[in-house]
Amino acid sequence: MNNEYVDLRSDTVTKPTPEMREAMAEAEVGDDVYGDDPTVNKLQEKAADMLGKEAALFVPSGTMGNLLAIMAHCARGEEVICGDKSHIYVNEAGGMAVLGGVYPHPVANQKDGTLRLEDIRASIQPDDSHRTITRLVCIENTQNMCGGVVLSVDYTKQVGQLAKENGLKFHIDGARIFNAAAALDVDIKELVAPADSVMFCLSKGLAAPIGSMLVGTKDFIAKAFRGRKMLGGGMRQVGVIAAAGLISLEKMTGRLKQDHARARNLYEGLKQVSGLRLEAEPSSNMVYFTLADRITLSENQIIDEMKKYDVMVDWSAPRQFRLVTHYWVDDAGVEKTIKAFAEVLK
Ligand code: TLP
Repeated sequence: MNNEYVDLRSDTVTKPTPEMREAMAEAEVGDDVYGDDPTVNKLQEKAADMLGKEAALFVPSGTMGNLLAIMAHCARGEEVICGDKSHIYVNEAGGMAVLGGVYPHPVANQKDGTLRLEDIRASIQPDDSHRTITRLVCIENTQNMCGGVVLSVDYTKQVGQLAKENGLKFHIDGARIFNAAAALDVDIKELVAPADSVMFCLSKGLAAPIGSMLVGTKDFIAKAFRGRKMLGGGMRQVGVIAAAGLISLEKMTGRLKQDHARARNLYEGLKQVSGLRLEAEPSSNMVYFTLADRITLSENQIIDEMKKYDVMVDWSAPRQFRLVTHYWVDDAGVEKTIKAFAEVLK
């Protein structure tokens, strides 16, 4: 691997593979706002087909994909039930409220990443003119801030059933849904079948430089298409980027188990390092841990010290770190990281 650093800050740091760069250089393009870009059209068809939905839309980022989904499902003044540790609630700058006029109704994420069904049920607003109107329930799979945990097919079905019974729409923030499907060893179609819409990212573990996909019914995607224009996300000759996304879907989805195995190796190695308290064994590509009380170095000092060993890490909360494995982290990188932590914290 030709990277100078072992970069574990996120899987968002993945650079395009040489094969992607070649495909990008050769991509056929057209004006995608006219629907004329053949490479984008191919990517959208492939994404819809792989996830078993009617249609798909290529969008610049996961954040925009989630926002478009919320705005397509909900009118202003309506409400979304979502996790209190979900990306859409914590990490999207309040976009649903600021830009969509949509009200988030947070429900506690359990340690296993789920929202308890009884909590979702209890959060649905009664038909009362004092209240907002509950329109959408959203889950995240894998659930980033709960350790990258994977939510099961069965749980997803139960949320889908609950949503249906109560006339709600159901969206999955599946930024890393291919990681979830790989960890569960299931066809992704089965995992997302209960959802009305899914957003997933090409730019994380799937290593494309830019881009996410939104999938759902034709009508839903037509609304999202209009919303994307409104938000300034119409991207013209964007086949040059979609070409990388096609390789993500064709080649990168099949290798994610390697990243999960490396995350487990990293976890096992770091467990032996004095000064670190490891959290639950990783079920996908994220390793979370906290610093033991005896460690007096600050988070930023640790980051700087690790850089001296050519390892880049980031903290996720006070005294907590998150390391993410991906295509550009190999076995040697895992070993190097474990050794560097042992040196820095000794
Ligand atoms: N997550 C990033 C940071 O924003 C925290 C990361 O490093 O993990 N949904 C989920 C579950 C995400 O983790 C992210 C990005 C997004 C949506 C947003 O995707 P982008 O960055 O493409 O807008």
